[in-house]
Amino acid sequence: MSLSINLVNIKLESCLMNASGALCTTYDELKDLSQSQSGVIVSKSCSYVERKGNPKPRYYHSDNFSINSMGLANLGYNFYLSSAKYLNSNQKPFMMSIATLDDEYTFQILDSALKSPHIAMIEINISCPNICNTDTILAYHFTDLDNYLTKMKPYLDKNENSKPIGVKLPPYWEPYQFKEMSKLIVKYGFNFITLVNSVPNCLVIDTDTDSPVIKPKNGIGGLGGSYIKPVVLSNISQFYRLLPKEIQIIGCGGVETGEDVYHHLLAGASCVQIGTSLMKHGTNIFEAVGNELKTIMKMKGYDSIGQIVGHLKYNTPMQDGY
Ligand code: RRO
Repeated sequence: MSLSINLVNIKLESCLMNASGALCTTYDELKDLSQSQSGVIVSKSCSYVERKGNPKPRYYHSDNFSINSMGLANLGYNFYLSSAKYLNSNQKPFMMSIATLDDEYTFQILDSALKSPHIAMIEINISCPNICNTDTILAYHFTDLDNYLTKMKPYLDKNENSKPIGVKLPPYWEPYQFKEMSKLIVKYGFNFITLVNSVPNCLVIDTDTDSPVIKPKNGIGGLGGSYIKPVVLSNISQFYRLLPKEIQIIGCGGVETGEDVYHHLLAGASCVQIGTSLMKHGTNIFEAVGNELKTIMKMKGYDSIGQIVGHLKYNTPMQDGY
């Protein structure tokens, strides 16, 4: 029995990986991931130059959730290109997550990532919720996003080595959002989508101090952890039914156990990212969750991850496509 899966044209030893942002900013963190039982090393979303991010405290977790407003704190894209080079010797694919801040700079990062032999795949983050001087999230504004992707298209077309390129999406809520976004994913030829980024603009209050648990933006930040799992499963299921099957889904949100992964796979994810639980338990989480998943697979009679993907038994037959 195996946890391996192909993500587009790349074979992963495990369908589990870290979520961008969770323990993947510094070289030591990335090295730790490279030595763990995860199938991919995913970098922190990177900007052209290093960013210090928002004031601390900017991350908090408790039993069932995390909230963050890191503000895209990262070491700049060149750092992640070099890290990929140094970590490549152990052969684990490196996924560069690219932030979408300033058009021209973003396109230059994309260009470099496509040219680097050490970057196996690219996740374009169009859903960062915590940038202080903006009050929109690109992925919620379909006309703006369409215009943005039109400008990005010439760079996407330069993908000579056919590296898998995907977009990381925020949670959607209304049926028209799933339909409009699906059309854009097909139009621009993305190979995978990551569902979902943290649920934006949440507030958590500490009773002892009568204050928000994080400092930036009056305590407003992105929510992760098991509280958001039903939202994530719904997003996976809806996109899975709307998109052509060759566009793969990476689930992200609320994964603490092998059973959580199993639910993501049933809903239609081919791979699953772990964020909050990785922050809580460190990189041993991949082995623990992987073993739990294998136990469920054995019980249910599955040999491979691919046999589970999208096999949720709906109560009423539903039509695929938008
Ligand atoms: O750095 C962040 O504040 C951050 C980012 Br870029 C993101 O995509 N998602 C998130 O929850 N935090």
